[in-house]
Amino acid sequence: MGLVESKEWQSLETHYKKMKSVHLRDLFKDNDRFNKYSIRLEKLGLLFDYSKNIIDEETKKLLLDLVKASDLQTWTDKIFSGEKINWTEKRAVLHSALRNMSGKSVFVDGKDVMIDIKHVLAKMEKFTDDLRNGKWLGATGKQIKAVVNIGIGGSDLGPRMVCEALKYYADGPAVYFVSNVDGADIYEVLKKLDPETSLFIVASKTFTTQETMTNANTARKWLVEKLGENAIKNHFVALSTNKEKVAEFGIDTNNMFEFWNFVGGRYSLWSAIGLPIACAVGFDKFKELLTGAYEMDVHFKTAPIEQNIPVIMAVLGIWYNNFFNAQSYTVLPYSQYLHRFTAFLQQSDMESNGKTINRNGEKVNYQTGQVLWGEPGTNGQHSFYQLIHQGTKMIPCDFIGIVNPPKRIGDHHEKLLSNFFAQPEALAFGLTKEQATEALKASGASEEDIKMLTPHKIFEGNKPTNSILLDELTPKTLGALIAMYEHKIFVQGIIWQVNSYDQWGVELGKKLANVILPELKQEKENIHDCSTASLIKYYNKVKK
Ligand code: G6Q
Repeated sequence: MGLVESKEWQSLETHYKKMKSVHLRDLFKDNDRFNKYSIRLEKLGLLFDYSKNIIDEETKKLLLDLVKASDLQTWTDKIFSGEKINWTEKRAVLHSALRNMSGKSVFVDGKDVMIDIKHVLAKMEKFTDDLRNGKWLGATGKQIKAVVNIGIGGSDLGPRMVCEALKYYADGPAVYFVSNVDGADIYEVLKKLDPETSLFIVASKTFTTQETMTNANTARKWLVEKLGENAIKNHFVALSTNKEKVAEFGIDTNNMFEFWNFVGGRYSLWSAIGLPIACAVGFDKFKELLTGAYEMDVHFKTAPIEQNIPVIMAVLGIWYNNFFNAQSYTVLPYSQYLHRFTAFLQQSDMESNGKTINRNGEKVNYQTGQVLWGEPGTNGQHSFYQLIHQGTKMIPCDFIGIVNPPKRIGDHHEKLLSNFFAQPEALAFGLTKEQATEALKASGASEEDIKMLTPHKIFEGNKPTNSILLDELTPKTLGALIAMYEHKIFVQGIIWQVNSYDQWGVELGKKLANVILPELKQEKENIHDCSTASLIKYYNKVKK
């Protein structure tokens, strides 16, 4: 039986008909609502308030029935124990092993992967200590002051986001990121650098990605022109699963930090791909990041589903995506340090669950992956929040706030957080016609203006939000926050019955451009539709 035909889904459909006309104002007549619909993780200093959602006890029960019917527990056991749940690539999905602090072994094909993981972690520790302490020197004997990570997608977004989020703790070399094949990206970074004090990290799981290899070759050429071929060993390291290609590129494989096919690109920041993080903040803090994620893994694996944050987040997402037909959702961090967090999550979420084919190889007849977007508050408030408050679409939001910021400057933080608290309140409760009229009267508006303005000043409210509060933004709480979303994505993939861990759409992109490239170099002509053909022709005519 298909998902939509299941009795759990059907019960939710019926229940939705009732809930679609319920308002949060009514639900909040229950004064105990916050206590009923919030979860505090003491150990991590994390509070998750989901009371401002259009749900009641019955909704929660029915959503959790859906979880039970999905056999989540079995799938959770499978993912953590290294079963090959990425069936289209025949791979295990073991980013959890990278942060496994339990001391227990994890086996893939009869081999304990923890042995290799620990080995690479030790190598990363030695390298970052040496680099930061000035033991690892450039070819001319100078200390490394700048590290450039060259990678894209999963080999860029995670470490880049974390380096930004932990900037307050950064006390190592400056870390730059180059990802775009647009030459402007590497050009703008290289012009700031001194080759004698710069180190390049070429981060690529496959070591064949066009963008990364193009940027890496440009960096290599730049360095060799200034310091000669022999300098490569002091100025280039690689993060990869592909030893042969690393050697072919000219990087000494002793300077390669390995990871494995059981680590998906978008889940790889916990692996050697996290090396730039360790360079920036030190290995101990990188380890704390892993510890935070591990503690979230423990919460996810052991908490009952009623008290399990990733599970609750996942089903709320499904409630709006599949029953309210919400077209997207936002993640709105009220922290400048988290300004890349949503961009990072866009990949994790949309690349994982943007799928149409279910486990039986059939096309699904329901909506999968959520469209995710957002910007840090309060910048977003002066931009797209208008549409969330008064537009025609329902856009559920996750608000993320920090109670104690790494650094307090005057009353900035109180101002920031007053917005963090005010927005979900306004979104939930809105402004009624009576309240809008009263406010206009109080402002001294004329009768005529009151009549004209009132409809525009009404806020319907009933816009669902989650509020996530971290007591502090530390490597540990950040690790937990990221892992929390990773597990949310996993649970949704299980309920939707899709493979969250392949990415054939990305693979297609990698191939397509290679067909057109020779045509831009005018080496070859292919047959295209008239639009593509004319665009290529135009480019070749106008290019200087
Ligand atoms: C992530 C994707 C994708 C990948 C990049 C870079 O899950 O697979 O974003 O990370 O395409 O790939 P390489 O690391 O192989 O260069």
